[in-house]
Formats: sequence, C-alpha cells, structure tokens
Amino acid sequence: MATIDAQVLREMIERFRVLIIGRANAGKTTILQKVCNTTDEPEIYDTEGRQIDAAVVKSSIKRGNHDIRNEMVFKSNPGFVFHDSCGFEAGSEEEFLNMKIFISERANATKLEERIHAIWHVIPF
Ligand SMILES: Nc1nc2c(ncn2[C@@H]2O[C@H](COP(=O)(O)OP(=O)(O)O)[C@@H](O)[C@H]2O)c(=O)[nH]1
Ligand SMILES: [Mg+2]
Repeated sequence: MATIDAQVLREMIERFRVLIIGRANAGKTTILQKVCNTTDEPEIYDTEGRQIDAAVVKSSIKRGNHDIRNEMVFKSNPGFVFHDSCGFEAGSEEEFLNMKIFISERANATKLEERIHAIWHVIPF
C-alpha cells in the first residue's frame, strides 16, 4: 500500500481541520488561543466562507442557535480551522445530534480538505 508523506498530505489539505468538543465554559476557546499563541478572538466564517460578525455569533449562541458547521480561524494560524461544539452537557440533545450529523457528513466528505482531521475533546478538571 502506498503511503503519503505527511508534508505532502498537509499541502493537499491546505488547512488542518479540528472539531473541538466539550461543554460550555470547558475552556475550549482558551486552549485554542494557547495553541495558536494568540489572545485574539477567532474569526468566524459560515460554510460559504462569508465572515460572520462576532456579535451576531454571540447573540445566536445565547438564543441556542450555535452552528457547528461554522469555521473558526485565528489570524495568527491560518493553517488551522476549528469547529466548535458544546453538545456534551445535559439538556443539549439537539446540539449533540447536530454534532453526530456533522461528524458523519465530514467523515464521508469526498474532498480531503473538508473532512475533520482531528477531534479534540476538552474535559475540565
Ligand atoms: N481556572 C481556569 N479557568 C479557565 C481555564 N481555561 C479557561 N478558563 C476560564 O473559563 C471561562 C470559559 O473559557 P472558554 O475558553 O470561553 O470556554 P468555552 O466555552 O469552552 O470556549 C473563561 O472565563 C476562561 O478564562 C483554566 O484552565 N483554568
Ligand atoms: Mg468558546
């Protein structure tokens, strides 16, 4: 079986796509800022690549309309794209279901760059 060199793979996918899961306030955003070595808030883009205003994102999360398909990108690290989920707390069955749908869609995506390349489950101690 032919193997693909990691460097070649990185060039093929352009951006490494990570799904980060854990309950609200688990520290997901904070840990992403740490690994991206930034204190900036991430920029949020919809699936069509249109940037969404941070205030709009915050108010829709408050209304319970969080969209896992949105892409979070830190200016300092354009090679990484993050998807945020908060479906691991009691009473958020819908968010949990959305996460499962998103994972199955992105596990079967034909385009390698659209697939989820890693899932990071954040558990606060
Ligand atoms: N004590 C403590 N607080 C943290 C830690 N990481 C994040 N926080 C705080 O917890 C709150 C929620 O963090 P945030 O990253 O927004 O969580 P998210 O909802 O999972 O994205 C913020 O007030 C952070 O400053 C940590 O490791 N220890
Ligand atoms: Mg967050």
